[in-house]
Amino acid sequence: MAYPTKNKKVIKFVEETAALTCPDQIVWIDGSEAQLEALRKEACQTGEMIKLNQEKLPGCYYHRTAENDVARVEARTFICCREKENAGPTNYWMDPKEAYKMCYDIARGKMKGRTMYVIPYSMGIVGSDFSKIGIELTDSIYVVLNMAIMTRVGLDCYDVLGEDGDFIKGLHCKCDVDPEKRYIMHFPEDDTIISVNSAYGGNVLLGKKCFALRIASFLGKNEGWMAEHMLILGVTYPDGTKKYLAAAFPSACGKTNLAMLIPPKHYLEQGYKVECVGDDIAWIRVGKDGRLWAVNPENGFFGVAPGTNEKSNPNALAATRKNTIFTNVAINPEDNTVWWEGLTKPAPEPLIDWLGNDWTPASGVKAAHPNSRFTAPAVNCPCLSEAFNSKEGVPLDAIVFGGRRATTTPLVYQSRDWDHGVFVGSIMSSETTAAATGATGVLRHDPMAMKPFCGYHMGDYFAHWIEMGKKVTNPPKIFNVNWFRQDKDGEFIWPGFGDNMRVLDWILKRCAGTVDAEETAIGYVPYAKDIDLEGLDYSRETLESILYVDKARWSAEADEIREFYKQFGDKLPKELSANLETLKENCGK
Ligand code: GTP
Ligand code: SPV
Ligand code: MN
Repeated sequence: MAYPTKNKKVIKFVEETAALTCPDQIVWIDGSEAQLEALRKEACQTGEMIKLNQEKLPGCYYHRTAENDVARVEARTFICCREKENAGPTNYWMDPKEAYKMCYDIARGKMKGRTMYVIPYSMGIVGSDFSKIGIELTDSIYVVLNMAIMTRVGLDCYDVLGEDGDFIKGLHCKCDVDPEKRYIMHFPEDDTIISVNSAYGGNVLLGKKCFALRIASFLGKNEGWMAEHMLILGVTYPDGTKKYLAAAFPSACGKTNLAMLIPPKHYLEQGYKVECVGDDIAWIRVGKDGRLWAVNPENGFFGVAPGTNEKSNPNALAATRKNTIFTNVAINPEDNTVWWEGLTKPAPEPLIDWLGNDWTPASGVKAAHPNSRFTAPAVNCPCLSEAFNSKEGVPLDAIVFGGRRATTTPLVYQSRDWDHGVFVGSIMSSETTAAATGATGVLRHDPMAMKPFCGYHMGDYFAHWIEMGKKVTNPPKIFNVNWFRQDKDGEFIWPGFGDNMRVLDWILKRCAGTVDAEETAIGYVPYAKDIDLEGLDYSRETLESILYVDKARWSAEADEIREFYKQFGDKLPKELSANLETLKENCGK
């Protein structure tokens, strides 16, 4: 047959996979609208997708996954490097030989009666020095259509590869969507990903977490750059100055919301603007100027639907009004549109819930799955930064870590220096969310929000962060934020969302050196007077309560971190253990 590429490795990968999985036909995706439209039509005919109201939601479609397949599955996600030690204590590991054999046995013949699609895609702008090409083979139209939104899909990727270029190999086979045979396998030493028995988001859109974080973090370690679970945003000042920051929060902890925030009224009136460069992944390198530069390798947003509304995140909502795929939200049968918890109050009724059942508020269950998502093209976002299409990306003034902590961690604090900032990232804990299967609301360590996404030994990853600090002459300042402090009744104390601009403002003032801070046991904390509360009905006392550093709690936290650190053994950089000792001392033992 005539192939759309001369790259021998691509052809070999496709032929060998076809010989294993036995598809009825192979379709080479070219990224054209005509081809994608034909696939949408086919998916609607088979029931894989539902076409939504094309007047209200033009180009929008709906998809339901299997009930057992609604989130990432961490316990079935493996790093398959040759030496177990290199996967480290925070990853699941399998011997690569065993893993290949197991996956091949599972996938053998499983595309019989199906079509195998060959998706050529670029993470980052096609052909840019910062970009990398992947080929995903999949038997799911849903995956093809999502990849066409989330990544840059097209035949020009083959031009980049030429006859002999290398790429990240991805094989996705949905098989029987059997949760007992579900495996998301990474072979960092072979640039290979295999995903079987799932058809959900992060498990199957292989460009995203599998490639752009797990494989890319491993490449970054070896090549001297970083792949991080971070949003990237730009703040434009009234005088036109632009500042950029990247922020790492665990899954469903507010990256999309922060990346697209609309500042409070008085900031807007003064001429402040916040623009989104990315909402989930940042690839970060040292620029010629000795600063850290970040690009967003993605091309769309795979965002959490529940909680997204006209008030919390109008930009994200606007981004979903056309050419978007909705997964596991509820359907309003009256006008064939979508709904999720938090979109409007009260809920329209009746609805059809994410499982396909009739639903009313009296049903006593959620209409949309808590991890239901939208896949929206980045170009739809009203606040998308021009820098989104810049090959070099943006220079970072600040790096921000943050998690969901009901107690202990203040609204914001600044690290003393780069190494202390790495320490602050390494001690992140956060309550688990619906983005991964398992219990939610359980506090766990999630260093740099990378626990589920680091493709190698977390101790080596910490060391890599320390090393990167040595390579930059003008490093970003490092901060930690917590929007999620709760009162006795379990209510969030900080208003969050657009009002997080008030915290960003303080952070950028610290970077500019224009505001003082109090030096505390954990780092620099704002004086309550320095957080702008204009236009907000919020007392300084309440603010003080969430800025307060409780030394007794932090002393206990330090003890707990010591336990957590033990698993890294010799691999724990001495800079981090030294900072832990300082924390303990600062807390008065
Ligand atoms: P992933 O896509 O899973 O990596 O998540 P994300 O970090 O982009 O999370 P997202 O912005 O989608 O937020 C997820 C949840 O956090 C939603 O339910 C939001 O409503 C909630 N959230 C986001 N920002 C805030 C905030 O400032 N305050 C409070 N209380 N909740 C927030
Ligand atoms: C996350 O879980 O952090 C996500 C969604 O961004 S997924 O792509 O499913 O991993
Ligand atoms: Mn994420």
